[in-house]
Order: sequence, then C-alpha cells, then structure tokens
Amino acid sequence: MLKLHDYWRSSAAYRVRIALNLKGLSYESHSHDLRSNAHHDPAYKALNPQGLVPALDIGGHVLTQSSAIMEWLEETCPEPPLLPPAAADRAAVRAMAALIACDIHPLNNLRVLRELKNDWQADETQTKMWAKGWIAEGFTALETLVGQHGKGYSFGSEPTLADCYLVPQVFSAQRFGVSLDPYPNIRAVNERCDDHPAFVRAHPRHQPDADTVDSNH
Ligand SMILES: N[C@@H](CCC(=O)N[C@@H](CS)C(=O)NCC(=O)O)C(=O)O
Repeated sequence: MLKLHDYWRSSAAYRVRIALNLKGLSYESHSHDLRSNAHHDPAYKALNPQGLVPALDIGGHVLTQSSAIMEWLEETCPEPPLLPPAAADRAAVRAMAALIACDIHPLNNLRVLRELKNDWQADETQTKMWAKGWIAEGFTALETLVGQHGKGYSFGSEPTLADCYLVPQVFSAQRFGVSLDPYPNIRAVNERCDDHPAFVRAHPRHQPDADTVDSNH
C-alpha cells in the first residue's frame, strides 16, 4: 500500500493526490499538520530531510518532491497517461508544470511567508501583496499557454500533469484573494476539473485531516 505523507491544504501534496486518483491508485494518507510544525519532527525529517510534504512511501523507499513522485507514477503506472505522446508536447506540459512548481509556488510557500513576517517584519497586507504579485505574474503567462494548448484541459482534451499543478495553484490563489477574472482560460480548466471525480476526491476539503471550519491560518 502506498503511504502519502500529506497535509490537506498543502498544494504540493494536492498535486500528488490528483495524480494518484487519476491513475486509480489507492493510498493511505498520513497527515503532518504544518501549522503546528509537525513536518519539522525528526522522525519525519529522517524520511524527508527537507521536512516538506509530500513524500510517498512506496514500501522500502520514500520518494520526495512532488514532481519526482509524479514522474515516478507516470513511469511505473503509465495508464492513463498524464503526458502526451509527442516529445515537444510533453515538454509543453512539463513547462506549464514548472511554471507553477518553480516560479510561483516556492515564492508563496509557508516558510517563505513566515520568514517575510518574522525576519523582515512584513505585515499581513504586505505578505499577501507579495504572494498575489507572484501569482499574477505566473498566471498571466500560464493563461497564454493554456490558450495555446488547451482543449478543455490545460493541454489538450484529457487531464495531464499540467492540470495536477494548475488546480492546487488556483486553490492557493483563491485563498490569497486572487480573482480569476483576468484568466478565463485558467478558470475554465479549473471548472472542468471541478467536475472530474479524481480532482474532486483530491480537494483539500475532502481530506480526512481537513478543518471542519476553514480558517485562513
Ligand atoms: N518542491 C516541493 C515543495 C514542497 C513544499 O513546499 N511543501 C509545502 C506544503 S505545499 C511544505 O511542506 N511547507 C512547509 C513549510 O514551508 O514550512 C515539492 O514539490 O514537493
């Protein structure tokens, strides 16, 4: 049985939940509450030296980094494919994924926002503006890419890895109060995914460790 080191509101873990569901793989979820720094626990750091979620225990090995985990899923469980057949198309999907994973998400991560507040005395409004600014810059480019490549989903007419990244990033953007009005292509893909059972089951509010009353902390 696959064991996912998870947290309901982690967007990197959310990506992996979507991919596992799209592949039809069952897994056990082990939650680490980021608010209480459960991910800093030495026992967890022995599994993932970065102390970040997600990590996937595949029995004998623990995989870290959501992109590496999802590539492993794609290699070991190729059906249904989450990458298109042509190499250039695969590069386009990976580029959309990297735009989110490398150029948006790390700038808005919990530890970065905590450091802005604690070490650089940024207040709530300033950290929010920081996060929203980087999301807007990334989404502006992603909007164009989805317009070029999407036919219902981010790339083509079937879910790909790009959607596994887009949907959690939209969820996170909405928590920061980003409007999707300037991004109709991104919004349409997100709405399409909202109707897909693999995405619905992976949604933070459907996770066993989710708060019953959502807070923004
Ligand atoms: N590049 C990593 C990012 C993982 C990551 O940043 N996870 C976040 C939750 S989305 C985390 O554990 N944050 C804890 C912290 O910032 O202290 C991946 O894709 O797996």
